[in-house]
Amino acid sequence: MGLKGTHQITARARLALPFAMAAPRLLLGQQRAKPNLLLVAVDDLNTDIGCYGHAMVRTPNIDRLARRGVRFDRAFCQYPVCNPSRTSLLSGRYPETTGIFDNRTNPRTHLKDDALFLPEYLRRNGYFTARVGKIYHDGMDGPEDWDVSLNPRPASSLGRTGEGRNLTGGKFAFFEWRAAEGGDEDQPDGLIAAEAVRLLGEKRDWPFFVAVGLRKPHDQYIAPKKYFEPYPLDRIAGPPGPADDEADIPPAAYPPVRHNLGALEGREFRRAYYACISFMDAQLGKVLDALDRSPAARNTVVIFFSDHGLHLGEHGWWNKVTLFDRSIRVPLIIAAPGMENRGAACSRPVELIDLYPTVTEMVGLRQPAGLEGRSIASLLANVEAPWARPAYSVVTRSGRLGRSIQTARFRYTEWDEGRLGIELYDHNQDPHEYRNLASDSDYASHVRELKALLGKARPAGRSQQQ
Ligand SMILES: [Ca+2]
Repeated sequence: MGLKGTHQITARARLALPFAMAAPRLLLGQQRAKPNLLLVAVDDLNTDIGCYGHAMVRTPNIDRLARRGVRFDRAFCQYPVCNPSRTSLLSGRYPETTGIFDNRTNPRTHLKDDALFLPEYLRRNGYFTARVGKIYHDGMDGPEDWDVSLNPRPASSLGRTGEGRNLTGGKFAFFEWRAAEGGDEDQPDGLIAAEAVRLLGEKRDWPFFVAVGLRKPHDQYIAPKKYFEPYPLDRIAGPPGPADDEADIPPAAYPPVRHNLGALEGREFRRAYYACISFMDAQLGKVLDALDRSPAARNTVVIFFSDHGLHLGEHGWWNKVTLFDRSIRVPLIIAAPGMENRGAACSRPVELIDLYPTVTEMVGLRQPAGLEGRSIASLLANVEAPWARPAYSVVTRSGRLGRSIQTARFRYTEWDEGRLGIELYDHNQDPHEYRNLASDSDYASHVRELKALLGKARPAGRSQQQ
């Protein structure tokens, strides 16, 4: 074990920084009072989590974090793919404003200097900022974001050996699972947790922003074999849903290439995904334990979220990139010292884009210009506080946009302004979105209202998708 690959520590060149970055560090007494931030970003984690009501998946550490914070039951990403979602969250802007709709385009290509990304903003305001693992999509960090940035990788290949297979006969590389030999630290996430533990154990004079990006349960579905043990294959069911579910789903709702796993392969996929969740959860536990051991625990806000969800065969789909609840709903838990609402759940529709203004409010900084989300701090104090705006998410299909909103009751989606289809799901009766009611005359007035609401939810983005 040990570290290999990029292991970069950026030396701070304080005097070379623009005035806004260097000056606040001089106000040390004032900065000391600011809360620390521990941000834990998970990759491709849907809400198949104990505290979100999953009957089988074991997540004792996410669950204990939820007991000391507020769990958001209707939190949504803005785009169900890594880079667009993370760019939106970290810039505080909707994808139509950032112009980032794929994993290849650098977040700063379209935004240039218009946006101050969250890590850089905190660093300019006196925070020690450290990243370990995946926060931006890989390689997309800005030059002024971090004092420390680490990408630990196992030195040996032991953690890539063990029982497993590709579920598509090698056709799609990401459909590989493996119950791996070796221990936690033969996997990237084990090393990421170890580095996070080390960072949280360091004494420092400035408030910290430690961002921990855990990579599982993202494909490939590899975890140490002990995490597969709670999930014997004969106890794993196939995906739920009526046989005719797809009959009322517009083709545009799906990406063009379908994977169509067989029944056994589907169950193996679900099992490996669950095992990866439990492995990730165990790494989170090490990080939370390290925080608990630290004097900083008394003054640290913990934010736990995933960049988007994942289908495990629901609606006949085994990936993300859709606007179904499975793909765009994410776990979100915020725990702060002295919180009165410990263990509460909030059902207001909130968005990952809301995190940036939430953080600035919680640490007492003014909002930088251009943020398009709203602080959810009021919901941390009162989970039933008034909340009018729906959550807004988009995805591209062959250069055209699907746009979707979630209200307290409905999910409403238009593909290419409705030209390629409309979907309406009544979550009061159909939380799993099996019956598309868009052409049901009983819902015509709802469709009219939701269409207007969707129009209002669209950002006045400066960089519209062509
Ligand atoms: Ca259906």
